This record gives sequence, C-alpha cells and structure tokens, in this order.
Amino acid sequence: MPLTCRGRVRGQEPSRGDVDDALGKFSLTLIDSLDTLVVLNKTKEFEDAVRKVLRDVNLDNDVVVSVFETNIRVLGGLLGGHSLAIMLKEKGEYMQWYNDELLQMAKQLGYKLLPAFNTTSGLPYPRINLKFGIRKPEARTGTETDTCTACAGTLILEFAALSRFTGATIFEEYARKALDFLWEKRQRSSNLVGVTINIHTGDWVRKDSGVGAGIDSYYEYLLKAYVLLGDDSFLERFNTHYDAIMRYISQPPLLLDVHIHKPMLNARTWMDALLAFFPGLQVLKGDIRPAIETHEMLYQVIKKHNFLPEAFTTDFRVHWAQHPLRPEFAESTYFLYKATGDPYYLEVGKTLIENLNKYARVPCGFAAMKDVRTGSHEDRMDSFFLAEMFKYLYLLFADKEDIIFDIEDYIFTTEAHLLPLWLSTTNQSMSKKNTTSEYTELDDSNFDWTCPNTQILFPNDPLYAQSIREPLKNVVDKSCPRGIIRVREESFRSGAKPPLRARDFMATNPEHLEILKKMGVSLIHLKDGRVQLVQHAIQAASSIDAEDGLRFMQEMIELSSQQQKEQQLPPRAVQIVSHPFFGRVVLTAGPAQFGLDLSKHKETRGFVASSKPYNGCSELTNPEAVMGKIALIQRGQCMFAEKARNIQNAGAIGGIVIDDNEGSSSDTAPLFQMAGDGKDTDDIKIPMLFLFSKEGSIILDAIREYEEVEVLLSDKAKDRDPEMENEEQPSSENDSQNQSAEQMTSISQEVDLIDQESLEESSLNSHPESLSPADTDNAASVSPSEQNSNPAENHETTSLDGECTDLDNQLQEQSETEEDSSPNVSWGKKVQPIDSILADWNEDIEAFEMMEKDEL
Ligand code: DMJ
Repeated sequence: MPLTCRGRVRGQEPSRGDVDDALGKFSLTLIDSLDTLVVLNKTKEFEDAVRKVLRDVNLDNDVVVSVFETNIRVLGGLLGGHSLAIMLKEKGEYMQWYNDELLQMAKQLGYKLLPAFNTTSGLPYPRINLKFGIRKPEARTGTETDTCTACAGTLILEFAALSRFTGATIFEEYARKALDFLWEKRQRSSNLVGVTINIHTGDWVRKDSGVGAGIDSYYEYLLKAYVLLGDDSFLERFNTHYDAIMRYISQPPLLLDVHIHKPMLNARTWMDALLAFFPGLQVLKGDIRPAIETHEMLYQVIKKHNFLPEAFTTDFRVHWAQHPLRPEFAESTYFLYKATGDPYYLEVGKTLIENLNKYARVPCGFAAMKDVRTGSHEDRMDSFFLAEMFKYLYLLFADKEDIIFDIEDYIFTTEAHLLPLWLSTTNQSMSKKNTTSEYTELDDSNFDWTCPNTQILFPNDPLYAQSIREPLKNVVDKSCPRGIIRVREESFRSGAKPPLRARDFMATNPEHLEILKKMGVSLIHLKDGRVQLVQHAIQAASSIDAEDGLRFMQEMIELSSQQQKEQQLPPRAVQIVSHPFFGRVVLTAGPAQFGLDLSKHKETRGFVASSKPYNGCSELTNPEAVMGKIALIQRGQCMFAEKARNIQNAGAIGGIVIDDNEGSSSDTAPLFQMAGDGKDTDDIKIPMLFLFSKEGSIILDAIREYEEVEVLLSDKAKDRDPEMENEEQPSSENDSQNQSAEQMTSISQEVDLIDQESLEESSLNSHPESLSPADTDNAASVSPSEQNSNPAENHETTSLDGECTDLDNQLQEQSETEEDSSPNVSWGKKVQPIDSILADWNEDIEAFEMMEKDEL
C-alpha cells in the first residue's frame, strides 16, 4: 500500500471484493518478485529474499484464495525462484546452501490446490481455502458453479513444471485434463471459447469471446505449453484458435470481442487493457504485422492518457479509467523489440518509465492510478508490478551481458516467472499422449513463422516495423467518436459507414425513415412521446443493409451512452503539494453540484485547516484559522451546502468534506457527487470536494506530522513542479513551510484548466443538437428490455428519451445528499430506477466483475 506505506494484510483492510482473492497471507509480493531480483542482477538480495520466504511464509492459512492467482503468482513465483536458485547454485558462487526448499514449498502448495479439481469436468473451482480445501463447512468455498476460461486454462506451465521438477505427475495430469475439457467445449463452428464456463456442465455461461479479460492467458498457455513441453497437440489447438481470432476478433488495429455462436457480431464497443499482452504473444507465434499494428494503436492510447485505461472505446475514449500499473503493454513492447530490433520500441519503453516516475511514483513505491484522467492514485501496488513490469522494462534495455544467465533458455509464464526449457525432456511421461488428428487444415497464411523465434525476424529491413506503423500514426488522435462497426478488414480499410449516421438521424425526416426501413430498423412511437428503435436483421433488404443497420444501431447505442456520460461530473483530484509530498500523492475526490466548477476555472491551491465545529454545521468558531485556507469539514449532521456556506462565511477559499464513516475509501465505495440543498446554491462560490475517510486521513495524518499541509483542488492532478523535486530532501519543518510558501507563488501562475481532454469532451456536445428530431428529447438511451430480447433474431433496440443516467467508468458515481429530507438529485435530469440502470449496463458490470476476478 504505497500511499500509507504498509503491507496489505487480508482481513486487516476493508475488503475490495474478488481482487483480494489474490492475497493469502503468504507474502505475495515477496514471492512474486523473487526471480525479478536475479534478472536485475540483485543476487545477494535474492539470496536474502529466499531465506525470508523459507523462514516466514506459511501456506496453511485459513484464507479463501483464487486458484488462478495463487497458481500464477505464488506457485509460479516459487518455481521461478527455484529455477534461478538452482541455476545460481550450479554456477558455484551464490545459493550454495540451497537444497530445493522452494520446490518443496511449491509442492506443498500444489497439493493444497489439487482439491479444487474435484469436479466431473476436471475444471477447477475458482477458489480454495488454503487450510481447509473445498466444500467442507470450514472451507467457506466450493459452491461456485462458474469459472473464467483463463482461470481454468492457465495452469499447465506451473503444474507441468512442478511435475517435471518433482517427478509427481499428478499436477501435469490435472492441468492437462482441464485444458482437454476446454478444448472439447470450444464452439465448434467458430473455434472460439467464451469468457465463463460452468465447471460442472461445461456450458458456456458467458458466450462473448475476445483475447483480453477472462480468456487471455488460456491462449497464451496453449502456445507456451507447446514451447515448454514440445507437445504438438498444444500447438495445433493454439493454431486453430488463432485462426479463429484472426478471422473474427482481429480488426486491425483493434481486437474486438464477438459472440462465439455469431462471431460476425461484436459483443461490445470497448477493449480492455489486458488484451495488450496479445501483440507479445503474436510475436512469439511469429505473426509480426498485426502485433505491430495493435501495439501501435495501444501506444497512442497511452500517449493520450499517460497510461492504458482499464477499458477504452473503439474510438479511444476512456471507458473505465482505472490503471493498476498493468505490465501487459511493456511485455509486448519487449517482445516486439526482440523481434524487430527497432529502436522505436526503446523509445516506447522510455515513455513508459518516464510516465511511471512522473505520475505513479510515490514515497513508498508506485501507486496504481485510480483515474487516468485526473491522475489520482489508489493505495495499491499489485505484486505483478514487480514480477512483470520491472522485469520486462529492465530486459527491454538490458544487453545480453547485463544478465547473468541466458534468458533464451527460459520461458516466461503469464506472470513473467522463468521456467527452464530443459524441463521439456525431463520426466515427460504425459507428453504426446493426446495427439490426435482432429485438427482441421488451416489457412497457411497465419503460420508463416510457426516456430517461436527469438532472433530478429527482419534483419535486412530495419524499416519493416516502421512501414507498418506509419499508416496508423494518427489512428487515435484523428479518431472521431463512433459506434462499433462490425466490418471485415477490407471494408474497415475502405472506411465503410452506415448510409445514415446515428448523430444525423431525425425521426421526422422521411428519407431517414426510408433508410431505416431498408436496414431492418423500425421506429416505434411510445405513448410518452419517446421514440424507440428496433432492428430485425431478417427484415432488412439485404445482408449488406442488415449489417448497415447493425452499425447504425451500434452507433446509436454508443452515442446514447456517450451523452449520458456527458451529463455527469467526473471525479476530481486533491493533490498534496507541500513537503514531503510535492504533488506525488493524489487523492480521488467526489465533486459537488454547487460551488466553483474546477473543470472550468483555475485550480484552487491552499493550506488546509480543520474547521470548528468540525462538522461545519454552524457558524465557525475559528474563522481566523480557516481564513484564506481550504477548510476540512466532517461529513454528517447537516447538508453539504450548509457546510459550504459556513466555511465560506469564515473566509475559506475551498472545502474538503471528509467522510465520517471510518474506514471508508474510494477503493471500496462508489464515489458520488455532493448534491445541493434543493434551493438556489449560486451564493456558494468556493470549490467543494469530498474525500472518503481513508483518503481524508492521509491529509489529517499529514497535518499531525507536518503541521502545514498545502493541497491543490483540481479536475486533474498537475505535474509535479521540477523545482519541488530538486528540493526533495529532508528539511526542517520551518524550511518546509518556507518552501511551501514559495511553491505556492511559483505554481499559482500555472495552467489553464481547460485541457485537451475537456476540449475534446466538449466538442462531443454537438451531438445532442444534431440528434434533435421534434419528437425526441435530444438524447438517446439503451432500452434494456428490448436489448435483451431474443438474440436469435439478431435485433438491437435503442430508445430516445431525455432521462439519462449512467454508471460512469466503474466509479458508479451517484449523487448523495446529506439528509434524507433533501431533494432526490441524480446525475441526470430525472432519476432512473436503479434496476433499469443496472439492466442497461449489465453487460459492462459483468465484464468488470469478471475483469476483477481475473485480476484485470
Ligand atoms: C498478471 O497477473 C498476469 O499477467 C495475468 O495473466 C493477467 N494480468 C495480470 C497483470 O495485469
């Protein structure tokens, strides 16, 4: 927990839900970073770390953990540590005392995971209790029916390595059985797999299919199992899936989820950050061109937002703004550099490192981004940051002689742990058994470079990669908001568009109605004056018109969701700028529906002071203390607006309301905006922000320690002032006060707050006007009931109305008022029932939950 400088211990912190299933009180970060230490040539530190693991780690804890996460991070970490420990021992200098102790621990852990496989299908339960196993009352787990494909299909490398290192074949057998079952269950006509599967029946629970969340490492492990184990059946399966991926999911430079039964239909309008590993896998496969294209698209998204948001739309807007410092893009960058030798990829790596140092580095490590748009932090540094990100970035810049062993002798697991390739010829009792001839002949064009190749692939053409990137160089910047477009490569390249764009549609224009009819879209006038659109593909004049209709409907849905989002206030940032923080700590804050709008005005900067009374519900008794400062007020007992008026009257220049609910945090609770009191709040001129208790206590602790604490209230964290950084050494409290005063002058001259992003957002506002037929209310929203109707009919619906409410970017912001008596104000003009909102966004929410499960 890099903001509070503590370890995260399961049970001692408020639960964050599924994401905590990675934590088993087994020193996760220490184990996950063992082999990174050797890669970084920190051999002495590795030796110490191994001793600590052996001395302190207990695997017999009464904790329910994710089988997938425990396998890739802990079992993989122990095996990676063991692999490099024996390598070092053999070299004769370090680890001479080592006697396979990490391997013994790995074996112990392996046996603890095995009860999870006690299903008729052989697919593992998603969770297990480390002490009590599964399905016993004490275990508190074992009732789950579903798991994600990646969760069940990402075991073979670790389990086979464990079997081959120890001679205990049971692990490899179990992992193979799970893979065999998934392969059997693939959708036979598309050769794709869904995101979630029932572990008892083998039915697909979620039938959408991509290369990111929930599936990603299943594909990765098929190819890598072939590399590590030399078993052709894995390569054949991988090639069959890869052919399907390239046929349906790949729409260069995009990778878009489709339905397994109807692979020509896109399943969503956004991509998730996990798919950024895919170009790296394509390099391993030898399919360089699409790898370069997708990587370039992702890099442009990163350049726009500094990091890759957890999800972004097909027109490259932020869909889910979090970024937990995921390593996938760095991984692909490393593989692409290895394949092409193109120094461009070193520049990419440099940008990644600069952004990490500039925006994520905090005094106790690197903090995840809560919101890439505001630059606010989350008190979280996941173990994969050290296991993968550090490793790949180091390796990207390392010369062969910088690494004390030959990295080519190893394969990276999905968590970047190193397993030696010599395992392929050790204890190989399971190999070759499953090779059958059920694999169909595939189009050869995907397999020009079937064998993984670690040599530079195009030594004679240094410009090869550049020539592929060149046409894509403006793909993100020049992109206009658009709906998803299900098109094949040729039409994508020729820029096919529906004959009528959603944004131009007028329900009163007869020509438009004629086009709709041709596309199989019918228009229903609802009693309340709204208009609903329904598409039945079978009613379209031709299949091309049906596809146009689908594009139109998808555009309309996208437009609708975009307009809903525009009505919401995005989260704000509270940045601590005084010593010793110097802008490094950025807290996610909820906005207010009243007072100064920080997105339209200059940020407010000032020292903080607690108000008296602390709840701010009556005239302040310490106006001299808050005068000219940002007042801290506790939530509760009166309206937010009343607090704002009281501190404003006392001369405060801003206010931060801190939640009175102890332990609350924006990590675990949905952020909301503070509503007014139902009266005119124009008299409130100062900016007001809300912090949950945990974020608020970071400021309160800082006051206790440093007395003078200065903060910046803004819509987006500002870059740290380089001068501040140079001054970043221990200094006396008086010095720090002086520094803070100087910094105040130097920074207060800064920046126009309407940044590029806001300009882009506001340019989208033109859409409601262009969508203003007389009988609609200028906005569109998805009609959940219709959208969920019989998919076999291949129809989509959208309705136009003025009641827009949205769950924005996983923040699930809501407006809250202090008292029940206050008017019910929501993000939109009217309140939409929560059931309806949830139905609208059900698919997104499910996907997000699955992403969390898969530790997206
Ligand atoms: C890692 O733990 C692994 O790479 C996993 O396969 C999915 N992604 C996370 C990091 O983002």
